[in-house]
Amino acid sequence: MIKYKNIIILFILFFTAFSAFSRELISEEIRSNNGRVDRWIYLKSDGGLIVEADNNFDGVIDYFLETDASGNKIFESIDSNFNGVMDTFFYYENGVLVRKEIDSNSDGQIDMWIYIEEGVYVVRIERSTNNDGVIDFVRRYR
Ligand SMILES: [Ca+2]
Ligand SMILES: [Ca+2]
Repeated sequence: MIKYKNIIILFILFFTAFSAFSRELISEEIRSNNGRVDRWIYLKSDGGLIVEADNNFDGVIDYFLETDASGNKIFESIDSNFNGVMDTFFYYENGVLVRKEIDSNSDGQIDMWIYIEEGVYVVRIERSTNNDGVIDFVRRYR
C-alpha cells in the first residue's frame, strides 16, 4: 500500500513538473538576413509566454524571457557578452523588477546581487568579490 502511495506521489510530482514546463511554439521569427530563425515565442500551459532570442545572430540563444498569463515579466536572462552562457538575470514580482543577479566574470556563478524597490531604486548590493559564491561585500542604500 505504501509502495503504491509513493508511486502515485511520484506520478503527481512528475505530472506537475511536466505541465509547469510544457510549452507550445507559437511563433518563429527571422530578423537577420542569414535566413535562420533567431526568435522563438512559446505559449506556456498557464497562459504565459516564453521568448527565446539570438540577438547577435550567431546561432546561440542569448536572451530568455518568461511572463505570466497577464503579460507581466517573471524572469529574464541575458548573455551580455555572447559567450554562450547567461550572465545577467532579472527577477520580477507582479511585473516589477525586484532583483538583478550578475555573473560578472562569466564563470557560471553569480557574484553580484542587486536588490531593487519599486522597480528602480537600488536598496542593497551584495557581492562575492573573490567569486567563491559567498557574499563578502554588502552596501545598503536605504
Ligand atoms: Ca547569440
Ligand atoms: Ca561569477
